Amino acid sequence: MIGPVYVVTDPGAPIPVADQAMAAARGGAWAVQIRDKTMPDTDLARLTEALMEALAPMDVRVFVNDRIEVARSTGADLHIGQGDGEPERARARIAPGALLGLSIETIAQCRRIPSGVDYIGAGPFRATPTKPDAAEPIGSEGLARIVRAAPVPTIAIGGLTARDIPTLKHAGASGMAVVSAVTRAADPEGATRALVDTWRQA
Ligand code: TZP
Ligand code: MG
Repeated sequence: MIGPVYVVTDPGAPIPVADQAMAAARGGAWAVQIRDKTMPDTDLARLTEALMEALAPMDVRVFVNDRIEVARSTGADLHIGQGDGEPERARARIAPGALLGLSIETIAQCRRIPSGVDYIGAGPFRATPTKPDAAEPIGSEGLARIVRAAPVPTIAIGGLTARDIPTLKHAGASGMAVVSAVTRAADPEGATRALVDTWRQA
């Protein structure tokens, strides 16, 4: 189910979000997350449905960031953060087969991961301009501690590039999530493929 490379879209990146998602899918990402803090629910739902239809033949999962009602109405997977309400409530709202991800920033949060969460996104691994208000970076030791404490697979996030892959694997991460390494690459599809290949070979 969980593969090595998960791409989070960015409406501020140079190419449209739908193109970011398609490139990530063609490059071998197992999942794409639509992360847009300002798009109205109706527009986000339309975009999500279009991407679900386009990516389903490639077996690529489509996650919505934060918006429980959009995930519910579209049947998409959902990723929530610590400020987005109780995971149990989100799980009860989304489709039975939908995946649920939860952001984790500290070991303490790791001890409160309810069943129904399918993976955690742990980070930021390092500080990143993509999320200037992110919590303190966890680094490789923080990541390894979270992996050990978490009851579900851990996906690392935050400032990651292909160079980090050996460290992430050594820490026990099940995969990596990236924004800028793909969405701001000159060749987003090739950048995704390089991450997937590097992960498999590391
Ligand atoms: N959550 C923690 S760091 C981050 C998110 C959404 C942004 C990661 O972006 P990038 O460009 O891969 O550093
Ligand atoms: Mg959130």
